[in-house]
Amino acid sequence: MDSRQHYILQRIIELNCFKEGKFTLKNGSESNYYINLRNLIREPEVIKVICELIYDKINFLSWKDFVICGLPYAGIPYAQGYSIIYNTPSVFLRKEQKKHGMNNMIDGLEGLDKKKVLLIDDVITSGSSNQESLVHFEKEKLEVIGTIVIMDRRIENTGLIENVNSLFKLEDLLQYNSYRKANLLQETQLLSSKTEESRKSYGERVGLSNNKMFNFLLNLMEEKKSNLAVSLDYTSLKQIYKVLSVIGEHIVIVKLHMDIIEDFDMDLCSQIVKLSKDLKFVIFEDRKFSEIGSIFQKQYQGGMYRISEWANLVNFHLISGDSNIQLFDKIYNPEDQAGLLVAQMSNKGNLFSKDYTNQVIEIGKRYPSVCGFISQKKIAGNEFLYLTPGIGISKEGDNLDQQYKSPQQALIIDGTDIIIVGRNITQSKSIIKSTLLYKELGWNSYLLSLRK
Ligand code: BMP
Repeated sequence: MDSRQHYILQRIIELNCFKEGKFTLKNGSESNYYINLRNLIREPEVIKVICELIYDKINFLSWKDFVICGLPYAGIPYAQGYSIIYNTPSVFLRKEQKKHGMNNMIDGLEGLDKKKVLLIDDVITSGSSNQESLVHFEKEKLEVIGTIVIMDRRIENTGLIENVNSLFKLEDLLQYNSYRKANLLQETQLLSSKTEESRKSYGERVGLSNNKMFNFLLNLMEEKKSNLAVSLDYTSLKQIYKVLSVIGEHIVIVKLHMDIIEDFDMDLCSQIVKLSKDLKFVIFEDRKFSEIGSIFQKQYQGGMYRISEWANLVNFHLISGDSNIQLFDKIYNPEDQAGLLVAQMSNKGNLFSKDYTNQVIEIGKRYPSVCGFISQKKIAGNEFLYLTPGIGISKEGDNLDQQYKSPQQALIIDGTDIIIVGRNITQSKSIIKSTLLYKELGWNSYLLSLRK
């Protein structure tokens, strides 16, 4: 299920279009669920996303050359929305025959050169209204090529109605509903199993360190109500620019791996820097320096990437000791740059030990340029930031070594500050919707973790 589908199911529940209990349906049968999608049409964004899903379905079915018609009344807003967005002619089916003029049942037919019609409805329960409408199209010699419904809640498909395709089945909604309940339950359980004192808010921590980036990020998170860093691991910088122009306002950090870029261009890099200032986010180059000092300096300031000219944050593995961070401390610009130390990793089989992590923390305390750690949880005091990669709603890994944990786990239980989300956003069907989803999950989990 992609983030747009997730969003629609979420709105169906939030707008009270779905209820559990004992209900009698239109056809007289009893049901434990009540579905009435009428409230959805209040929200233009919901209509738009439903139209996008209808568009994908139509493309998948390779249906072409049709006029679109919403079944009265519930299907009409979606058919009209679709007609406008995708420049598709529409006709209008009446519920009752017109009593004057041409006595039409269908409007918009005059001069129409299309012979096929595609029907849109909101919910199909037995299919009777769909069946009843067919006669009107037959009369006008229009071939009904199929129907797309938002929700198919038929108990059984009697086969009476041909070519009905749905965006969702009742099972999808039930499954999503239990997932949502389980999530709420998990949050409550996580909260009750939380033993340490509640965390200090981002705002309350401002000033605990003299590191300017530390303070800047804390203020930025409060201002944007976001603790989301996005890892844009694309191989095209143009693509990165494009995506950042859309999601930049919702995130606090963009994390990059410039050495996987295939179309590197310093000018484009400068444009990304400009965008970061306009939309207020910080650029983090995940280079994980770990060299002898002299090579580190060349990697940071020279080569073709000239990282020091555009990256606000860079990070270090301390396996080679503290020489790199020592040097960084002398050459970084404290106004808008800082370092992060890798203290733990998310992937299976890494060699980080407790002892190593503790040594990283101790080194971090010695260098003013260090504003925080890449770690799987809060590992030291409030004067550092904790950034956690390996975040995903589903705990399934990536078939290689990556391991994911939920935003709730990272923020509520593990006490981290910033979640880093990569492919769960970049490989989703709608990057903006999944960015908003992780932003909301991250921020709500942070707010929950503040509770005493
Ligand atoms: P994804 O969410 O798509 O699995 O991406 C995770 C990103 O975070 C990658 O860019 C990876 O290099 C980085 N990362 C990680 O996954 N685990 C770590 O411990 C440290 C990382 O920098």
